Amino acid sequence: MTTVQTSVYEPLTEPKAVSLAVRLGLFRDGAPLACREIGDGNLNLVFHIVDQETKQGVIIKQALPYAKVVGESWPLTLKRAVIESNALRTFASYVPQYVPKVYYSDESLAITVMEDLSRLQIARKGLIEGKTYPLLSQHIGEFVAKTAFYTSDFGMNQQEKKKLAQSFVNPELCKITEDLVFTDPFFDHETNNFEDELRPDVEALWRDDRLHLEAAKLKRKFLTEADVLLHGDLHTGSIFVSADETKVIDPEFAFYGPIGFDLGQFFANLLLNALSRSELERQPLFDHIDRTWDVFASVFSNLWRTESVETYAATPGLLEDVLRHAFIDAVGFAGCEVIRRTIGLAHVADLDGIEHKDERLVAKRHALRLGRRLIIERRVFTGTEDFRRLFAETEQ
Ligand code: SR1
Ligand code: MG
Repeated sequence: MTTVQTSVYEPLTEPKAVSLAVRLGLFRDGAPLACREIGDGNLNLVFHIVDQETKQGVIIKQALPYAKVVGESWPLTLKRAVIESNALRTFASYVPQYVPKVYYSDESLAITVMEDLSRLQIARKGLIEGKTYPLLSQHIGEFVAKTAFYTSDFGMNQQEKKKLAQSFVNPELCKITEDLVFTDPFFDHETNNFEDELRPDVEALWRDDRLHLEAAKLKRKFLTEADVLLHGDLHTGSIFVSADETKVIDPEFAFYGPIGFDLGQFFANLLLNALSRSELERQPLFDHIDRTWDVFASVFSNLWRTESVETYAATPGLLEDVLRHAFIDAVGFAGCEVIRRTIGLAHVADLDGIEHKDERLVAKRHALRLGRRLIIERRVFTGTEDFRRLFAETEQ
């Protein structure tokens, strides 16, 4: 994996990003270049540079040495840029159609130069606008199935897998998830952020021993199960999409973890969008959950049966056991994500963007009930239709 080290780190500005693009020979000589910093995530700078004549562009993404969402008081490793570019390259070796092309990366500058995806839209934004994207779930199901299978002990040489896992040890970014997804929202922690009106509902979660036990089991899985290479932050803000194309971006949280985690995050963010919609408009979100799981299970099973490198793969019942646990875990992880996006540090526009406060509070209370029961009742789930059932049961 080619990541070079050149200059000393400094945060880029728009003019400096243009100079860098020219120095790297990314554009023809004398091209009239326009540049805008368009990063709207929690952590990084993102520069979009376009040749004004040919309209061709590139993205230069740069990690900052702190979490942008909080400020310089929260230092954060620049190594995440190397993790991100290596993850994109690894994913591209299995599913090039679902990730942006990486043109160049530089460890010292903490940058990844990649394909301009401005022809597509961030899935969260489009879903909030009411778009449905018919192929989104088919593509994400295939993305997760192939990246999970081929990076697992069943899809690659088991010695090579250990080396790959080593190269994706990502302690600082995993700690963000361990804290913000699995811990802080379940306790009275200073990072939490919610409307005063929700305090009684939130305090009930903080006193809920049953919930604590199940959240602790899920956190333990996240901490200990080095099963497959995960994207690690597969929410709908990490996906560019159109009617016929899907690209997964931002794998700076990539690490070896439990197979159900990426699916759970994706399911949760579809549910968060459903929570912001009227009953009549929710169906496409549940359909996406069904299809993601169906495609995942079918592609993963097919690869398992035809390409597995592990002697035990043909043992009757093993594949079914792997799929069952992936599903149950995904339901539980989805519950943690729904709760943390409602009362934790990093919210989502799907819920926060509900204009009328009363409606917003109704949706958020629903989210808390839904998240809690996803975590506690995950083992009762027999299929994705149970998401619809639980969503309806937690409405009031
Ligand atoms: C401090 S980072 C907050 C969140 O933003 C990222 O996208 C991850 O979801 C993380 O938990
Ligand atoms: Mg991100």
